[in-house]
Amino acid sequence: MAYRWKNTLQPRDATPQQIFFNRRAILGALAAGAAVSTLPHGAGADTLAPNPWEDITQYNNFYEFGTDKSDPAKYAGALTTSPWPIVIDGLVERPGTFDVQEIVAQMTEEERIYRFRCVEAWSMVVPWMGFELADMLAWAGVLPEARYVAFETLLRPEEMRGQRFRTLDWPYVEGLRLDEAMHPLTLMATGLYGKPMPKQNGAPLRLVVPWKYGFKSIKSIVRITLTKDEPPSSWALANPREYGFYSNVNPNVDHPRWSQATERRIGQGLFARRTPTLMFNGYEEDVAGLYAGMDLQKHF
Ligand SMILES: Nc1nc2c(c(=O)[nH]1)N[C@H]1C(S)=C(S)[C@@H](COP(=O)(O)O)O[C@H]1N2
Ligand SMILES: [Mo]
Repeated sequence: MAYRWKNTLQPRDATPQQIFFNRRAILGALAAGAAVSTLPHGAGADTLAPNPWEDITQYNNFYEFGTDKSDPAKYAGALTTSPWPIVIDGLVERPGTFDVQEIVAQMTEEERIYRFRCVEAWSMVVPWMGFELADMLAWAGVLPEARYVAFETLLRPEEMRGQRFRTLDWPYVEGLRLDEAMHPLTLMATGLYGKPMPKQNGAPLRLVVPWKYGFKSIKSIVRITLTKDEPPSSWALANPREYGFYSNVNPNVDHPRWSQATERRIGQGLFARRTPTLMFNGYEEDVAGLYAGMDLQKHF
């Protein structure tokens, strides 16, 4: 591997468990006494400590279960996640249908704390569990002609009530360039906070690409295809003027309908100060090299 995994978020940035579990009492005491606005922001501990379980599992985007941020937590319980066959095909040495457990059994799962950035200018810090997509691709054996990786979410309107409406062209699809897919920051996530992945977050297996807007991180994956050509992505299909294939977090390129220069950290309240968005979501040192020489205004 040309790269080794690197991330500035360390376990010591994590909220200590007793604070995590007692945070309502602590926040209550803070509200009664000290002004919350004196808490650090910017690159301080406040920014780095993971969002609590409730933020991460009750404020979601998963249009298969509805368009409201609270819909996935309400309706994803209907999804059957076992058995969960995944097709790996296209330009690989070992195409086939594998059960998710068979794949996970080959991989070493570890916890990684990533800043996760969504397109509507909000962010969270999430302690994901998972393994590198690169390991899974190596297991399948990538053929030399492959240049992209295409992903597809389950299509099952009986259990995914949002798929009964044409909010998107189902199934949800996404894609990465092969070098992006092979980067050690690119995670196949199996859980969060040391627990199995909640259904609303994309059980049993979802992608996490921390330097891109949230919609690239496709959930509940059933098919991975190695291709020669750039694969489609659901949001670019729905609105190519607003969403591009790359979708790298970039404060200098605005969405046609809103600025992307600042973001709001979920859980700090609607009136919390917005913080400047970092190039590549703070992972510039790790990933800028992937885009050397590319016009990022054009390849947004
Ligand atoms: N299949 C599927 N994957 C998806 C989505 C979706 O609607 N369907 N929403 C995307 C968007 S817009 C975001 S911001 C993230 C949200 O992930 P989270 O709910 O775990 O925070 O999932 C992404 N993956
Ligand atoms: Mo999003």
